[in-house]
Amino acid sequence: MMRAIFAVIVTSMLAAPGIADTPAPPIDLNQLGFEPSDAKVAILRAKDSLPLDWTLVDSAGHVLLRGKTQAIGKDGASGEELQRIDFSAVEAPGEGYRLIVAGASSDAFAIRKKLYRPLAKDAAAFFYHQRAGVPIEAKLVGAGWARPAGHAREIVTCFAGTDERGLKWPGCSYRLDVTGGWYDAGDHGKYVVNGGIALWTLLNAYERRPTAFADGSLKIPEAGNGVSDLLDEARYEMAFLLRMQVPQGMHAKLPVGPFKPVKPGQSPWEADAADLDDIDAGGMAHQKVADRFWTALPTPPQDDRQERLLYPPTTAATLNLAATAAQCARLWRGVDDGFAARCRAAAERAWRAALRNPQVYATNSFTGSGGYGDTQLSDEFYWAAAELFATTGEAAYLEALRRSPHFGAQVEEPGWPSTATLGTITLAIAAPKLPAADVKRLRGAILDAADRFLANSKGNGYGIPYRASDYPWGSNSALLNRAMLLGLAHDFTGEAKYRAGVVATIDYLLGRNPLSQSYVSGFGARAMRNPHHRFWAHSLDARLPGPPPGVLSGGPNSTAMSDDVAAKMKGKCAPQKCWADDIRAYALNEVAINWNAPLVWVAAWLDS
Ligand code: 9MR
Ligand code: 9MR
Repeated sequence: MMRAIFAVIVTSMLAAPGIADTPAPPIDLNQLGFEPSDAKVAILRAKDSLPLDWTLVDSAGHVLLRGKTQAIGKDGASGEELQRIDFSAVEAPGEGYRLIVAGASSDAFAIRKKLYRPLAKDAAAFFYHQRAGVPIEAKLVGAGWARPAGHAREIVTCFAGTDERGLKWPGCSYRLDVTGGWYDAGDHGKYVVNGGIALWTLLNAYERRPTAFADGSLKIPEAGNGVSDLLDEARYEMAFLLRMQVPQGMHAKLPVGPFKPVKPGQSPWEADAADLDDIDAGGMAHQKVADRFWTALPTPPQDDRQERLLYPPTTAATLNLAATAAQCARLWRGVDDGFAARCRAAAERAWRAALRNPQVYATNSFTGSGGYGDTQLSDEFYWAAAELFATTGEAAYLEALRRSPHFGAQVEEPGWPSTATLGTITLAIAAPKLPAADVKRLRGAILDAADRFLANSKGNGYGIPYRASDYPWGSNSALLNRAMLLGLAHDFTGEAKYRAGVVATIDYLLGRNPLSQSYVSGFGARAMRNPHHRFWAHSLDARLPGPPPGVLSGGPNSTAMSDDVAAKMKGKCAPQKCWADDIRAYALNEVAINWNAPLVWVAAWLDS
């Protein structure tokens, strides 16, 4: 009975057929709409390059504006012949607007102030849904998305035995209580490397504007405690990362680099580690805690019966801990001084451990979880030094920065394996002891990057600040991380072109793309519904929910099309079309904490 009622609620909530089930008109635009003073651009998938008349009508059918399309031509990124419609001149707020062109009518959209506020909140709520160790409460998320705690008491020891490549690991003499934190994605791994950038991004959004998610603004258990809800959510992950630190004085047998690729083209982290060296691992962080073997889809977290294990400490994880704990020490100062002090001690301990063990790399030799392997760590060292310097002002960290090739170097969008830009952003906005000339130089490097991204917009038909080919796994997050830099460029200069670049990004993610797809669940007429997720698996089990609103799909992936759905599309899709709304498509349609975090950052920025 209960189950039947539950199923009815869930299906009525999620599977109602609607616009999303009708063919998309060839007019691609942000399906939410636009803020009154922002650029307003739609893209028409056309038959040829002849200019066409368009009209913009309100909900009563009254014409608000007329114009002619501008030909863009054949576009490689989308594989389409495109034309552009610019109706930025219309600023009058209203709901139910439509564009009419070439005999077609667009889906309805709005022009509205505060358009992005619900998106910012729901994108932030994703992190509560992903919490391990606590029940997800119906009174906060609604009955459909509530679930019992997953991995409620996670007190685990290290992987011991022979790995996939025959390397023998001794295990460790201790257990750690690593309860809590966020599940990474559609799987139930909890990874320090990826946890680091996700946490940094939320904390940076807070540092940029501490009032953005005031206490009580999010539906989380801590609402009402007098602290920013974004800080509360971030603390849930920070506390977990602290638990992943190896106790003082512990020795471990670990593979110490450099690793040498054995096959041509193999990346070093995929190479065999020949043997293990005995090192003092105290203060390092374990790479991850995860299942021994992959669980099937669906597997709600409370039903996971796989053995959970700590995987070996790595230098990269250690530096992710150092960087975020240093950020924590700075941001909880005056909010919870005890927590800030704990973070500072952990950060300093991690930093020393990384200096002592600079080449302990992840190996790609365990089943059941993702690798997040990286053998280029100069950027992680730079990032950690930057956070520690911003927090402590100590000369040793400034010296480490000045010795780093990343200090003042060209800025790129950050990602989990390339974290230098996170350090540069912190130094550019939050390092009181950094000489003014250096701050200026770093801000200049961020502006240069923003200008390069805007120049990229000219190279693809949909006008996004991104490259035209080679879309990587999680391309939507790479684009959002660029938008974050554009947002900062706007903060530094006030120049409208940078905001327009951020708007172009969110337009693309919410429907201005050749699939007419909103990549964010619950936002837009044609929103993503079937992410690769072990609990939001409605398409595999009608008793389970689909995704809550505000969850970002990884997006088109034209370079690593490894799942079965993607494999069938390989070689047949233009980069922006290598995507499917299919739960099996983990290379195209997974969700992840490091992808939703920049969505929070950018949506909150647009709302400020
Ligand atoms: O969920 C996938 C599982 O069914 C496969 O056996 C496994 C094999 O690689 O891959 C799983 O998918 C993971 C993917 O490889 C990497 N991203 C995380 C995916 C799990 O959520
Ligand atoms: O985001 C990661 C992407 O950059 C890698 O190319 C990919 C394959 O190694 O793995 C992605 O990370 C996944 C992680 O390994 C496991 N959890 C889900 C992540 C998103 O798919």
